[in-house]
Amino acid sequence: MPSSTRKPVIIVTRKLPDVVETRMRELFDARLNVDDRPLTQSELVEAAKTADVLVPTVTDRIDRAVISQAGPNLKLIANFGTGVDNIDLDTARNRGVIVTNTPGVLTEDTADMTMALILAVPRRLAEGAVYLKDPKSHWGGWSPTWMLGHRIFGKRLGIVGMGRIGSAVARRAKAFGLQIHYHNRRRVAAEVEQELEATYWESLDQMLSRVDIVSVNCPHTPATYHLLSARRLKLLKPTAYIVNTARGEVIDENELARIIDAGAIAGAGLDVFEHEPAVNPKLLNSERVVALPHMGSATVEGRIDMGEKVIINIKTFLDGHAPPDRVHPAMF
Ligand code: 8YV
Repeated sequence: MPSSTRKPVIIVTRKLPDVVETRMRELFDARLNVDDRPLTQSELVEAAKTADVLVPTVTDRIDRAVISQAGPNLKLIANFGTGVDNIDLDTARNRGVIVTNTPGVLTEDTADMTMALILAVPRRLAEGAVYLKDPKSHWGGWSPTWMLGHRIFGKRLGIVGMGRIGSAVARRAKAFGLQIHYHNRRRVAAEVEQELEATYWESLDQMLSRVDIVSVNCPHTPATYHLLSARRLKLLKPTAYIVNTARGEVIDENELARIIDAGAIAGAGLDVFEHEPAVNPKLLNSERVVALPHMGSATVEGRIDMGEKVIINIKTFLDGHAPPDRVHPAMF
């Protein structure tokens, strides 16, 4: 904890919205990254040595090496983002470093993007848009049998991970006439199931073999790494689609690329990838894949809300209270 004569040093690894940076400058000795160049691992080690609070994002690997070389002042890692798979949580906990995140404020935006992909892939939205803009296309006009996709109304959606975002996806999907199925570690409350008319599957395998569209909405943890493994991907119907706005690591991406290439499933809508920013070329080049560059929470409003959450977590902590969004609630 810094002495009362100096402002706490907050190191922010990426460029944040202007209003967030302005507020951080007012409150803290904020070291900002105005060029938005991602830090190298050795720069992250340096940052952890200097900072009272580190504010990383999904693009920073805050691993054991970074945390174990942290200076004595580093007591809080206030992640700008909900997913914390970029941070070695065990090492942080063992060293008494609190980790916070930004849950809730990106739920609706991410659910919107998920719904957009659920629509875009079966209805060939990206293909059609690219076609019309391509001067080589010379569109000849409407045709009864051209650019046909598949109806989503009445189909079965299988949500993997029925937390905040999964439930928000379910609410949207129900309004589009999809039947809601889900797999989750725990069954959700009966009222929620009733509201969504949702069917719970304790067995992920059984759900996967029966649904038409799979939406991945669980966090990436050691338990969910390659949850959609090669074996499980083989359970999908040949007409099934997969949408992933959570984390690439939840799906065995090589196998996904292979089965799409082989026509073993109908397609995928992907906002996240296993080795970002690298994207498997088979996925990129496939007409059956709509690929987005991790845009799920990319709204001006969402990013400002995330920044405000980060500031609240830092300020609360520096004022001697438990920051609200502790990843390990027992720690303070
Ligand atoms: C964020 C996300 O923009 O919050 C998350 O978990 O996946 C993204 O939408 C990103 O993580 C920021 O660090």
